[in-house]
Amino acid sequence: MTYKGRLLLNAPFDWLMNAGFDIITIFPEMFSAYLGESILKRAAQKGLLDVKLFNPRDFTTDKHRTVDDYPYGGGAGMVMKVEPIYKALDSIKADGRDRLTIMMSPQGKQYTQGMAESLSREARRVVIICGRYEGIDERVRESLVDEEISIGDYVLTGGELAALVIIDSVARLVPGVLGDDDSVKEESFSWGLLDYPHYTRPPEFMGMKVPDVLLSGNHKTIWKSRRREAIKRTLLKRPDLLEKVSLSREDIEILNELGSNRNAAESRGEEDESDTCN
Ligand code: 9D3
Repeated sequence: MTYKGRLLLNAPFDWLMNAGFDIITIFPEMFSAYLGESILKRAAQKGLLDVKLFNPRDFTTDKHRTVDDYPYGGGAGMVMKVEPIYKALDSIKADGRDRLTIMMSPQGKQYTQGMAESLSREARRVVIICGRYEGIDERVRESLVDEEISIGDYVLTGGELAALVIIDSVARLVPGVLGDDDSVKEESFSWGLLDYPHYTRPPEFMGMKVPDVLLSGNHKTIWKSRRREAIKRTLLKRPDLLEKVSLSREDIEILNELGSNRNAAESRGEEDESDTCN
C-alpha cells in the first residue's frame, strides 16, 4: 500500500476542515433539493459536508404529532412547542460530543462573511434550529441556544432558507469543496471590493464588444485592468466598502484618478464617463 507523506502529515487536522450540521426542522424536504445538486452534492459525496435532518414531529408522542400550539396571552398565529425541539436536540447530543447551537431568528445577529469564516473553522458540529409560524417558545432560546442569527432585514416564512444560506456560505469555504483553489485566491485578490466584470465568448454580441485588454493575452495588464474595474465599481455602487478595505499605493492612485476624473467632469457640468458603469 502506498501513501503520500503529505496526506499523512495533514491527516490529524482533516477533521477540523469539515462542515457538519444537524438541522432541526419540520420541513426536512426543503433541504434535499438544494443540497442534492451541484457543488454541495459533491461536497457531501467527498465527505467534506455532512448535513443531518431532525424533524420535531418525530419526537412528539400525541396522536396528531403536534409541534405547535396557541400563544399564551393570545394574539395571531401559532408558536412552536418546546418539548419536540428539546427532544430532537437531546437525540442529536446523545453521542456526548459538544455542539454549537444556533437558532435562526429575525431577532438574531445579522449574518456576515466574517461569521461564515468563523463557522467554517468551527471544530464542533453545528446545530441549527429552524422556526416556523410566528415563532418558537422563548424557553428554547433561553436554555438551548448559543447564538441567534438573522440573514437580513426582510421577512421570510421560516428559518429553513436562512439555514441553507449558512450551510452554503460555510461549505464553500471548506478546503476542497470548490473544484480548484483559484476562486479562493481570487477572493483574496478582490477582498472587500466588488467583483470585476466577466466576459466569455463570443467576442462581440449584438454590437457589444469584450474589452480588448482581455483578448490581449497580457496577464499583467489584464489583472491591472480588473483591479481598476473592481475599484471603480466599488466606488460607484458600494463606497461604504472602501472604508474597510486595505488598498495598495497603486489602488489609491487609481482611486484618486477616478475621483479627479469625476470632479473634473462635474465642474464642467458633464456626465462622467466612469459613472456609466452598470
Ligand atoms: C411580526 C413579527 N414577525 C417578525 C418579523 C413574525 C415573524 C415573521 C417571520 C416571525 C418569524 C418569521 C420567520 N422568519 C424566520 O424564521 C427567520 C428570518 C427572517 O424572517 N428574516 C431574516 N432572517 C431570518 S432567520 C429566521
